[in-house]
Amino acid sequence: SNGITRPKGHTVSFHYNSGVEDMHFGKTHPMKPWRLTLTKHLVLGYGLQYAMDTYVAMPASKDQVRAFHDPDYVDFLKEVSPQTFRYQRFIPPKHEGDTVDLGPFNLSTSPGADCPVFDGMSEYLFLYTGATLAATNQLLTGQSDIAINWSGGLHHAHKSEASGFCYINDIVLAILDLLHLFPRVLYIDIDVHHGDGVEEAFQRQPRVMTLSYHRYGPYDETGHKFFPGTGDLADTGLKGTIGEHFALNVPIPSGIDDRQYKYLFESITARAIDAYKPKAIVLQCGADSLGGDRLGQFNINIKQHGECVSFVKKQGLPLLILGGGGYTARNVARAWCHETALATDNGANLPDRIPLDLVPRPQAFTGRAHGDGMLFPKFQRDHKNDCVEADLEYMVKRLEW
Ligand code: ZLM
Ligand code: CA
Ligand code: ZN
Repeated sequence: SNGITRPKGHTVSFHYNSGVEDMHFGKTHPMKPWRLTLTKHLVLGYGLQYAMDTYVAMPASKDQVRAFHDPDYVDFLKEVSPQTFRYQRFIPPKHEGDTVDLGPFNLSTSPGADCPVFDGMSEYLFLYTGATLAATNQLLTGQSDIAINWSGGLHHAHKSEASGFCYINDIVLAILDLLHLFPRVLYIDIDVHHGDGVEEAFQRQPRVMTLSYHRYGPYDETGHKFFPGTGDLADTGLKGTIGEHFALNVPIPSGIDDRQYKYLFESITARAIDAYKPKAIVLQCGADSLGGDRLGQFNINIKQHGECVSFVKKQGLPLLILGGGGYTARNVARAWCHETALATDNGANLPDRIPLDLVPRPQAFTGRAHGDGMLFPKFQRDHKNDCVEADLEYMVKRLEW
């Protein structure tokens, strides 16, 4: 057949509901749920469904979402539509120069909004959350050792506010569930943005350690910091609470390359695991840390992004793998398909040539600038590498307490 085999010694499950695919945040909005269609077709095109248990996820219930979110916010998300959305009060823009009018809960119907109210939004939100909770349940019941939901990983959402394309924080909900069984949960976030919503939710909590790798730096020419502007090296959890020292942040300048990222990721993650001894791990695999991403500023290739997943998997702990950002759709699909293969020990079984006859819109994977239908394309754009070796070394060394 296609050479795809089930992993020996562990079970992987894949949780998804294709109801998330047809959604549109707005015409030129960077978040494109269609990248999940591409991912699904690439996974199926390579035959990875034979290596894992696949489940169609049910939507989350309002009660499940209320475990973290404010009940009024949950009601609002469940009912709201572009037709019923009204600006209840005028909220002045958070950032100077922003022209969008914000409504309640940081939502908006203005075209430039990060968190627009769009058709089908409620269904979308409760479906991606349902898939994360189903994946979590597989780990809790011991039915899976690794559970995957590429439609989840929305790390910016707050208790009663949407932020940065994220409305329901499925990661926080998953970790709250895991805490019923596992005494310590490690959260690792390789999205190019800081995992602020998850860090904030557990900043007083020693039973969850959060570790985010992200682009961070001073104000740019436009007077903005790279979103969300938090996640300084000195930010290690809420001072004066028992949660202090249980958050770790690795702020990174633009243009970091594979070698530098591998050094940071492997030394710091290993040290965190060694010191914290987690009993389960949640890994947010935002693909906007890849080179050539529409919003990202790193130069990581798919192979190194995947090595982060392999490194975490090697720890042999129950593992929840989630998606997140990723704004150059064809690269998102490539990375997450490759990582599905790594989770199922089929990393070596995927030919570099993409089975174009089995994926829709094959042109999304072809064309010179896009890597000619290869799983591991050469990234065309790359960012100026502003990483100073001594600074990277300092970030690793500071953990030698
Ligand atoms: N303006 N349209 C990452 C979340 C990043 C805040 C500056 C909006 C955009 C972006 C929206 C269609 C994750 C900010 C930006 C312009 C305030 C961000 C709508 C382009 C568009 O073309 C766009 C008109 C839009 C938004 C760019 N927003 C780029 N970067 C960030 C949020 C989420 O990957 O971490 C997890 C899923 N927001 O920088 C502004 C300050 C809104
Ligand atoms: Ca991150
Ligand atoms: Zn991101």
